[in-house]
Amino acid sequence: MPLVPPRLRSLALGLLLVAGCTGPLQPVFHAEAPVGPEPHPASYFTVGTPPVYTTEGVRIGTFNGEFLFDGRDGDGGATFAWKDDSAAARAHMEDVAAVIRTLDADLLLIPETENLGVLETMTAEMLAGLGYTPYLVNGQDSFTGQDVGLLSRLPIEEVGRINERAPVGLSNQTYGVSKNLWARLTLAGVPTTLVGVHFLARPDDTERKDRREAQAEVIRRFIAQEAAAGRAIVVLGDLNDFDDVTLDARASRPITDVLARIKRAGPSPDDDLTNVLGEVPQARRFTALYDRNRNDEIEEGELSAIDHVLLSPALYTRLREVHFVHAHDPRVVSDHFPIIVTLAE
Ligand SMILES: [Ca+2]
Ligand SMILES: [Ca+2]
Ligand SMILES: [Ca+2]
Repeated sequence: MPLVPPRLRSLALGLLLVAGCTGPLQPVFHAEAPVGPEPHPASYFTVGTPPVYTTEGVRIGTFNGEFLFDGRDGDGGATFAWKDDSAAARAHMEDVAAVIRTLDADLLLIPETENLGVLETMTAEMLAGLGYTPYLVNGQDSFTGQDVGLLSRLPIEEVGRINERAPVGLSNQTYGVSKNLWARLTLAGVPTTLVGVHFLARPDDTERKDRREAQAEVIRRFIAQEAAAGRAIVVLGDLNDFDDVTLDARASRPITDVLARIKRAGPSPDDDLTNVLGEVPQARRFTALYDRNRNDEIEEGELSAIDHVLLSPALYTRLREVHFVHAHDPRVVSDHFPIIVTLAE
């Protein structure tokens, strides 16, 4: 039995986090549910409310759209409910867009996007008037057909993708990041390279450990180069892995060095990235549902943090708010939740 009831511990943790904030403008970290009652009592999870922002700044984030596909002209090799059904696929796009509208994000990464056309439909119709320009660079996941999409109302200077590969464990094989996108832009006044990724799935699968670590190494090498060129870094998206230092809601421990490796970035400790996961109370640290026993019920141990936003020091000092947004049912809209951070301009 813990000496302090979980409720009080999370309250204490929340106060510690607020008290422990540093930075010139006194950052305010805000969770949607007020600190107090645990957010998911008897039913374990209840749908919360959209974010209410308390600081000014530029807002960026990630939200895996769960097979944000068009339902026509082939939908890849994976199985999902709205596959090859354009009406059902459109309904899913509308559900995802409804969440996006509540986020007021200036820049949003969307893993599991089929193609640029899907994002163009959303920005022209379901997100009309919000000022988003869609970006997507076709990748190499020929099985699912998924790519990493980006919506931005900030000027993007350049976009591209990383095709490099890195060794898989001690084997002679190499592996790359089939789903990624980078963008160079000025973010909160800082020349920044943003890298959106979607890594190989199944965090606990030992057979996939070395391949996901190779993916992390590919990204680490790229951001080390960008950082050496004097640019700030954001790595965000669905890393399909757990933070090695900050425990999520179910206290997941990674079997890989994926998060540690990326956060290390270049050779200097001064270029290390920080995971925003640590800015919210542990009970709120989840970004995805994995319905482990496939009973369509959300139970303890099925919500974990595998999506992340990692910031280099020049941006971390500008961090003002972090929202892990749990305002939809992950069995209905997307099995992932958004993370949105506000950076002071
Ligand atoms: Ca299609
Ligand atoms: Ca470093
Ligand atoms: Ca379940």
